[in-house]
Amino acid sequence: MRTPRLLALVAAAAATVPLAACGDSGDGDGAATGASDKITVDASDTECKVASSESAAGTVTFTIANKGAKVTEFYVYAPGDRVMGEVENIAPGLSRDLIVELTAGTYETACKPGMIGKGIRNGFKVSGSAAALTEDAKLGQATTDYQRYVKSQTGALIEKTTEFVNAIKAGDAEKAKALFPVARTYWERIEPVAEIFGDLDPQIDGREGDQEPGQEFTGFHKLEKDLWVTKDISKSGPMADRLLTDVQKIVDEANKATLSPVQLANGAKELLDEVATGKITGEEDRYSHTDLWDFAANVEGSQAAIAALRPALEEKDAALVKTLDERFASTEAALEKHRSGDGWKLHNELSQADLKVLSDEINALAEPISKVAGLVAGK
Ligand SMILES: [Cu+2]
Repeated sequence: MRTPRLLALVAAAAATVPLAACGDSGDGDGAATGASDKITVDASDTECKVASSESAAGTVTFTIANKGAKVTEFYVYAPGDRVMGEVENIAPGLSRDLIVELTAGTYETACKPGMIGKGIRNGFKVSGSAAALTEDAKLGQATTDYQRYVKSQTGALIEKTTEFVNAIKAGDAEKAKALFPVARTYWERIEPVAEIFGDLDPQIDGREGDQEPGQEFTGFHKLEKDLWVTKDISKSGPMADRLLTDVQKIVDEANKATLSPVQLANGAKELLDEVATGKITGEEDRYSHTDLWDFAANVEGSQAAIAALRPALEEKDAALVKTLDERFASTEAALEKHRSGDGWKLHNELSQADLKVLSDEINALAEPISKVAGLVAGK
C-alpha cells in the first residue's frame, strides 16, 4: 500500500530516478498504431489541466508536470475506477511520463494533489481502433506468462492468508506472527495488479492513519497491530475474516483481468517505487518490522514482470536486458546479506548505512526499468 504521507527522504529518492520513461523516442518499431504525441498534464494543488480530452486508440503518453507545492499522483481510470495506469510520488517541480494502452471508450483522468481522495477528475475519450500490443507474438506471450505468474501467486496468497486467519481465530499469536510476512509475500509480489481495483487495496493493506475520512483501519496492518502492539487477538476474528473475504475478492478480479504489456512494464517500476517509499523507511510493517520480506517480494515481483517481457525486450534492446540482469543480481546480493534463517532480519536490526546501500541499489535498478514501458509501447 502506498502511503499518502511523504517523507523528505522519499521525495529525494524519487528525484534521483530519471523520470522520462520514453525520452529517447524515435527508434521505436511502431508496434502499435494510433500513437499520438505526448499529452501534457499541468498539475497544481488545485487544478489538473490535461492538454487534450481525447485521443486515438493505442498507446497514449501523458507527461505530468507537478507545478504545485504538494506531491501529486496521476491516474487514468476506466469505468468503475479500474486503474489503467498511474504514476505516484511526483514531487513538486518534477515531471513524469505515463504510458497507457487504451481501446475506444470513455475514461477519466485524475490528479491527486497530496496523494489523497478521488482527485481532480476530467473525462477522457478514446476513439478508433489500433492493433493491440499483444498482437505482437512476443508481447502476447509476455502477458500470458505473467498472468500465469499472477495465478500461481494468488493461489499461494489465498492459502497462506487462510492459514494466517485461522491462526488468529484459534488465538495462536505465535503462529500468526510467523505467517504474517509469509502471506504478505504473495500479496507484495503482485501488488500492482491488486492496485488496479482501487478500493480493495487500502482495505487489505492500508496503514494506520492513511484512511480517508470515514474509512475504517482494516486489513493486514490492523491485525499486525493487534499481534505486535495491542498483543490481544481475542477480538480479532471478524477482522481476520474480513481480510480473507477482501483478499478472495481481489484474487478473483486479478485472475479475470486482462493486462496490457505496458501494465506489466509499469508494474515492474511501481514495485520498486513501493520499496523506495515504504520498505526502506520501515513504514510498511511498522509494528512487526518485517519490511524486508516485503522488500524481497516487491523485487521478485518486479523481476517476474521483466522476465515475462524478456523475449520482447531482447529483440528491442538487448543491452538494456543485460543491464537489468546485472542490477537485479546486484540488488539481490545486497539483500542477501540480511538473510536470517528462512526469512530476513528485522528492519530495526539494519543500520542507516545498510539501508542506504539498499536504497541505492533500488534507485540504480529503477533507472533502467523506467525505460521498459517506452520500449514495450514502441516509443
Ligand atoms: Cu504495500
